[in-house]
Amino acid sequence: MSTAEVAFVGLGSNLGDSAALLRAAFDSLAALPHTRLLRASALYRTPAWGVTAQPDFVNAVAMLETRLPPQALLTAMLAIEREAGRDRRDDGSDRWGPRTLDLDLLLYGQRSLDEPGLRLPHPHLHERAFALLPLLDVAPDARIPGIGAARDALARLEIGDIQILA
Ligand code: PH2
Ligand code: MG
Ligand code: MG
Repeated sequence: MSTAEVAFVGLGSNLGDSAALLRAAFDSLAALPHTRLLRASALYRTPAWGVTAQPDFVNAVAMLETRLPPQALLTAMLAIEREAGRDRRDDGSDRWGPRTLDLDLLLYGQRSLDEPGLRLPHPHLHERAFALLPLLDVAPDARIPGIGAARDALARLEIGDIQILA
């Protein structure tokens, strides 16, 4: 087991009771071995980004302290997605489609990684307001390796119609 690191996980859902699925996912992340949930962001309703012809998402970010190495954390995250009813097609053709729960590892300390199935920082983080806004909730001074301050990345974006859920 490695030393404790701070990691940020992006949570997303646009199928089923998305708010309830995200709240349950925070609990599942908090229950991971060698891991503590330091902070949970607010939940945001966000227009679909990328493939836009699909329902709005609910998005959030979890700030974790974990001793799980990045690949072990990712494996645990995929298990939580499956428990939430996420059904991935083998050919990946639903990668951009509606999903009950999507957990993305956004940042792991200040590590940069390029491994099969895992790139750090998340390659789209700096261009996605739906991830940056909740990230800044839990870590206003977050830095993205190779990019800079998360708040500067957000300032370069069109935030669009993102709404905080009550
Ligand atoms: N996830 C995607 C693609 N587009 N758009 C929003 N608003 N939120 C997401 O979580 C999201 C998306 C691929 O994982
Ligand atoms: Mg995603
Ligand atoms: Mg994903």
